[in-house]
Amino acid sequence: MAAINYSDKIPNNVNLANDRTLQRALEHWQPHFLDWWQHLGPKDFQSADVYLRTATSVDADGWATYGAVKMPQYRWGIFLADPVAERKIGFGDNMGQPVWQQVPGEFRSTLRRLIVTQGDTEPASVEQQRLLGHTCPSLYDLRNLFQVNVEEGRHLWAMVYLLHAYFGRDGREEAEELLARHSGDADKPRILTTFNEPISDWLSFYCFTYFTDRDGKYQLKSLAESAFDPLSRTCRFMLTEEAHHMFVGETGIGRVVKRTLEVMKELGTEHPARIRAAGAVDLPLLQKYLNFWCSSSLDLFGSEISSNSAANFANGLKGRPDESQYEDHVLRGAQLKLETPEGVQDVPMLNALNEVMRESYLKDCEIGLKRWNRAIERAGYAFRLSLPSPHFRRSIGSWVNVPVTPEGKIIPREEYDKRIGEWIPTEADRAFVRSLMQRVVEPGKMAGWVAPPERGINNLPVEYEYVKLS
Ligand code: BYC
Ligand code: FE
Ligand code: FE
Repeated sequence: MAAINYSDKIPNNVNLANDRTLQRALEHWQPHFLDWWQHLGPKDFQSADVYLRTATSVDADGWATYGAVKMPQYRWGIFLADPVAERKIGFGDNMGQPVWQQVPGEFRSTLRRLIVTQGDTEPASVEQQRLLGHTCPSLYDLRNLFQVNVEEGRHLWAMVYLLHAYFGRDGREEAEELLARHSGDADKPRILTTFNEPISDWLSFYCFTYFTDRDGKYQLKSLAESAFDPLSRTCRFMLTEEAHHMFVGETGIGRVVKRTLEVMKELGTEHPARIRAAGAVDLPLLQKYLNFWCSSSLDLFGSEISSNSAANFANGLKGRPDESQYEDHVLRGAQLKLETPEGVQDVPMLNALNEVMRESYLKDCEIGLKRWNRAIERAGYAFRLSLPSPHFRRSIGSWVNVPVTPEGKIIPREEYDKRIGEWIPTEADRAFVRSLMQRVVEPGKMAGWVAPPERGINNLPVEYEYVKLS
């Protein structure tokens, strides 16, 4: 079951050759995908040899096989985790019943919407990152960018497979639309706001992979609980790839902190202007980037009080991440105390599940901060990085447009508008960060604003030529 068939045009472990109609439909979509990749994928590196990992089976020893690949020749395909025998629905009103191998008619449009929303983010992120190759801080980073990009392309395949296989003609139309919407497009933008934000520098890329890919981890974990078994199996395999994306973010920010601390030590000052003059990212500037991407990513969990989340859970479509760690899997009658701008409210737990997820996500976000702050402390500085309050700069839910500081204090609107540039990057901050983004492509060399990684990829040295430019 686990072996992937690479002799087919579309690599897969779903026995695609046995379903001619589906195979033909996907083979019809494939050139549209490749065309999208050529036009909106990484700009100008399509003929470079990139040291990429490709899945050759979904089990532990086969899913990461490394070798030099030209990106357009990457074997994008359809890989589902092995089925769990006799799997039962693990939460909601139908708990204990067998999971579904087909889509129940009454949940068809909701499931399609969830799959389309998930699928939309994957190519969106590739579009957002398409120019970053031009300003890579090293070949090691360039390779990681492209690894993330090809895997997000594969995540699109994962959702398109579900749309084609289980949603008939509507599904095929949605699959085309996934290539027709574009990040930041005025007429046809991507569905979720974060995926329309430009990622025009590598500091943003590290923050995006730290915060936004981590939303991916949490959404995929909750969809992995779904009663719709093909969705669950698809998401379980996607999660194995996701870990690397967050690794890129966490180590990327960690390397920025490390380099900044070196510069602070060399100069004997913490003064932001002096740090900047030396070509490094001062810690208050990094904090602004964290505030921006964290608050944007918090919106991706939806409203604190949501009837969608209640229905999705009760019907078994979407669980909580790691559902089995909870005691109550039905939640009828359960309540949650929720902080709103009007004070603390008692809300039915079912309607507050977006907030439950957001809270576990924020706990996971803390892990990197602890590590970065330990480095700052060890270097002997009092500065500490922190996550902004979940009420800061929210565009979705109860805290929309409420003027809240990153510390969580409600302040007058006028003061907020005056001070926002202290909390998120200003145009001048962004211009400074852009000025640091000088391309470095000599094997083993790093840009001056970021420390080298502790080790290379797959036990290779940091100096390895991870991308052979042609
Ligand atoms: N921007 O009841 P509400 C990833 C819409 S990241 C714009 O508050 P609900 C990745 C919402 O769609 C993971 N619109 O929330 C990372 C709804 O509209 P409709 C992506 C938003 O429905 C990096 C309305 O507001 N996966 O994989 O409970 C690189 C009211 O909704 C936003 C998923 O998101 C927003 N931020 O939850 C690559 C999983 N937030 O339906 C990849 C699938 C809400 O009334 N999606 N709205 O027209 C979902 O589970 C849910 O759609 C959401 C929203 C969690 C997004
Ligand atoms: Fe993804
Ligand atoms: Fe990702």
